[in-house]
Amino acid sequence: REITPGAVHVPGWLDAEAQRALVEACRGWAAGPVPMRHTRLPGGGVMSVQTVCVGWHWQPYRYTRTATDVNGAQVAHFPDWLRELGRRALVDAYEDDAAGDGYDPDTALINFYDGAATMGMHQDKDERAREPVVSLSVGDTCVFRLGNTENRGKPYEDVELVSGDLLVFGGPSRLAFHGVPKVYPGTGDPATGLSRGRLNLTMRVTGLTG
Ligand code: MD3
Ligand code: FE
Repeated sequence: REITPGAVHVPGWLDAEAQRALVEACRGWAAGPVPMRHTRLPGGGVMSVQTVCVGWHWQPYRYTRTATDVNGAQVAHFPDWLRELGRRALVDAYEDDAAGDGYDPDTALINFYDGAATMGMHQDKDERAREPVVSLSVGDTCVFRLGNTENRGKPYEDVELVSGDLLVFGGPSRLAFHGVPKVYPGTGDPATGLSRGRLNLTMRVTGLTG
């Protein structure tokens, strides 16, 4: 279960019902107030993944309350049930009843991978806090690549992420490079409510106020 120190993979953590509920919630957020979109990068590129945010809006490379790069609207608020889900994720991943105490995620990024979408190797360092990241996957199976903290290259480890899987990244793994080099189209179960593609929700603590 532990991939590297602090990085824990819990296969099948979300049951079928919880996966359906998560898809439903994400469908709601994808519709607005800030619609899901391909994020534009400052260099002129566009991410192949589509993203919608909750709590704080992520744009390269900062968090804002309003989506100044999309439609200027304020993002949806971060719901209590999602924070509770995050706390339970930490308890189960670290097998420690106290691991979720005080965990107060204030943003969630929902990524949708359709067709050939991938995510290049990167670090998540736009948060000012270093609390763990909780990642939940639904839909198509993918290859998730967890690298080192120094550079995008080797050494890294590839892990297959399947619908319902939980990943927690804390401690030394929090600043590791990571990415999604491949998604296997058509491997998800439409009973989740997702007829195609892969959905990933990460919750984080921004360490921001206001
Ligand atoms: C390891 N998302 O949104 S989730 C991202 O599947 C992102 O959509 C990927 O990377 C996805 O930034 C991977 C797993 C993940 C998330 C955050 C991490 C792994 C992480 C932060 C630090 C180390
Ligand atoms: Fe990331």
